[in-house]
Amino acid sequence: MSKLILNVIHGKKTNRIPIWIMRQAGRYLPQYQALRKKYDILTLFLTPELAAEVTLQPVKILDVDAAIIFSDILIPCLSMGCKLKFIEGIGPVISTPIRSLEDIKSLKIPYQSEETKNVSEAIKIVKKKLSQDKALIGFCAAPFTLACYLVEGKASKNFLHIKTLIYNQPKAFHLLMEKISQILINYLRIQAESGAEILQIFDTWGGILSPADFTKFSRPYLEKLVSEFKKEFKQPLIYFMRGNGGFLHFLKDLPVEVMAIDWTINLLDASRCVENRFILQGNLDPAVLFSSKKIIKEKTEEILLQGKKVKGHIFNLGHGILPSTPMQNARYLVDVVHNYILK
Ligand code: 1CP
Repeated sequence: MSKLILNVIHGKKTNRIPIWIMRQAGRYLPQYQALRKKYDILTLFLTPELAAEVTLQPVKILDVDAAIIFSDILIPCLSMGCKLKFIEGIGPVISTPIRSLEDIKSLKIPYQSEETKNVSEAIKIVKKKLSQDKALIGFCAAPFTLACYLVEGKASKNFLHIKTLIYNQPKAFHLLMEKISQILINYLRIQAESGAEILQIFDTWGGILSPADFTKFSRPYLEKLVSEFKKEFKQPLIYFMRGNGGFLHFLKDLPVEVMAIDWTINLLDASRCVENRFILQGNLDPAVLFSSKKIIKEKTEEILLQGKKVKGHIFNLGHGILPSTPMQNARYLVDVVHNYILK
């Protein structure tokens, strides 16, 4: 049986548009909350059977067209030897942030670690259980986004530590990016080898740099990650940068198949900016899922209509689904997309 998402990516004609939802496995699902009462988050990420179960929850509950492996972009930090905790109400925290040349030199880059091995085991379990028409998505952070967490230690407002590292110790910063790129290449490799059929690169913090700094300090490593992956694997890549509207024309040469966009630019303008080179993924504002069915339908169909005029379209939100989203609204969104007939 063929997979709708892969058909769209490969330019085949389909009778409807596929949908999956960024951060679909997680906090807004009661079934997930029930598991979280029993296990802490790292146990869920790192126990293959549990991670597989959480991965499959939104596929069963929402009937989305793809599963995304339940893990976190920060798992490779554990392979590098960092102390990572997930703290309720704060998010991921690295208790000893990486800020000096010595810290950077001490980072390990194993091909595989106990932690990433668990992710690959979870992928293998999901692959056995996932229905034939749904695709399995693996993922990693973009090198710069991972660098932000390693250097800042947690989510940041002004990103002063990483920016001062760039400006004051550029050699140390480049060494850090080299090492991160290598660990991420290894991480994508093991996911692809274990059965992930599409890989998404999350560049949540890619847009905090000026375009000139992005070009100099971030894009070379992103390109390296993509091109190294492409040398070995045929699986398509999706690139997501939060707030990428103003960056799209700098991204149009990136050799990925799918460009994810957020809601700050519409699909038609995005397509023009990238000269229609990519399948587009996106871009409903996650906040719309807190409105009425009428508004959800209207806003979703506006996007679907634009999607008909671009090279290809995978429906998604413009960023992750918010934790307090009513589940029935997420389910309704999937129904609206599934019922929209392409002519
Ligand atoms: O309390 C809980 O249950 C933990 C919440 C949680 C979850 C469900 C975290 C902590 N991570 C995850 C899973 C996760 N993270 C997935 C699972 C698969 C899916 O999409 O369903 C994915 C893809 C991620 C990716 C991720 N983690 C990103 C990139 C996507 C994005 O939203 O921009 C980022 C930035 C993270 C870091 C992270 N992990 C967790 C939190 C709360 C955060 C954000 C912290 C911050 O604000 O910087």
